[in-house]
Amino acid sequence: MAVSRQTGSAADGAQSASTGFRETFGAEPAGVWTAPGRVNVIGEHTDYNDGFVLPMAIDRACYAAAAPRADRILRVHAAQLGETVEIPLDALVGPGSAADDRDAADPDMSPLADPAVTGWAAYPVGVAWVLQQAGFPVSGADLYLTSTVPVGAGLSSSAALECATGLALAGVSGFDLTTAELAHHAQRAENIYAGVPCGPLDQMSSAFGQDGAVLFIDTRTGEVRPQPFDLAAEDALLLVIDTRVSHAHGENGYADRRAACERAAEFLGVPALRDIALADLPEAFAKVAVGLDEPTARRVRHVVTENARVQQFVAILNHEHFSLPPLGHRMMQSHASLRDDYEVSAPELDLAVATAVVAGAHGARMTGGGFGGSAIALVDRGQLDAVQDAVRAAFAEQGYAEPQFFPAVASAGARRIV
Ligand code: GAF
Repeated sequence: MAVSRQTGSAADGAQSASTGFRETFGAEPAGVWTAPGRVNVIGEHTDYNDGFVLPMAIDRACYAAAAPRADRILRVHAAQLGETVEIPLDALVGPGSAADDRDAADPDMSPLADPAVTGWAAYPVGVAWVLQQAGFPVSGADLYLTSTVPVGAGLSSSAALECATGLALAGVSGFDLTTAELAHHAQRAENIYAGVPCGPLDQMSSAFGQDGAVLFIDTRTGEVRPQPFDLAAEDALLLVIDTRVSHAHGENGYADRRAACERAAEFLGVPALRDIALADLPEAFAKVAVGLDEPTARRVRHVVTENARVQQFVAILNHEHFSLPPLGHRMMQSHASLRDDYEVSAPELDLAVATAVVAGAHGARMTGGGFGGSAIALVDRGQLDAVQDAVRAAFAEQGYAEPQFFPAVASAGARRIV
């Protein structure tokens, strides 16, 4: 969907979705469901390595107004694009039996579907496809989707869309989805139908989000431990700096990194890089550098050290002498590792991070997959203007597009709102 940069309350979103539904389909919606975007506070490119992540849902979200239909047609309208797709649910067939899919332990490993639609529509239609494949009784539906999550900004606009769609389809069809099922099937839709080999981070963040909390997630076990994250009490905030460089051009880079990690894990004889302890990193690095290649050894080093940083970050959050500088320090280490070892940053992200810190932020880092998108900065309220002004001026000096700023507010996850 086109970039939509306005924020707004859930009530505004519900109203805009309901009104849009009426105007588009000439009827009343049966309900409105919403699912948020996310920022990942720390723990990048660890999720497809069975590792740890620490995201939070934000107050930018996708809103889905929906009503059931008597026939087996799915109609989806994307407000920001002004486009509608229409597809018979019975045309959504694909590989694998329903039972196999529902039990699949590793969602990413299923064969790709042969999608009936591509582009933006592959995300909502993919959710309908994946739910049907898993044996859920999806009924015909009209869906009106509108979103305040900027697209291409690395803030999970697609996960928001998938999770809002999944809940809306369950709601109008009359079946329940647990939060874990919602995240699981939304990820499957993205992996298998849209063909994006992402891990579970984005969909779990959108599904499990909580007001005022970051989510410590063990992506191997699926355990989600919300951690209070009250920056207002520290008179601080997490500032999103959207570089306006779309991360979409990094798709091959993402798949390459993922493949390199899988190669390295296989070479080291472990199920996933999560299984390499920090203490064993020097030996693992040397082995991979000699037996595979040096860039792959650096990918391993990023994943192993990033997993350790997430755990350190959580320990600091829970420490009785909690303070912001050690958190900022871990963010800086994470960014350097993503830039130098994992090589997924971009000049605009590096400039945003360096400038924010020189202007007084406790720390900053790219967030999400990288290759563009957004950075986040941990900033005292008193430094906010200085940080924004400095980043804006630095971008202007380099001839980059003007960055967008907004505070990341830890928000509730996917839910019905009307
Ligand atoms: C993207 C992916 F979708 C996530 O699964 C995750 O790998 C992230 O990049 C990097 O941490 O957002």
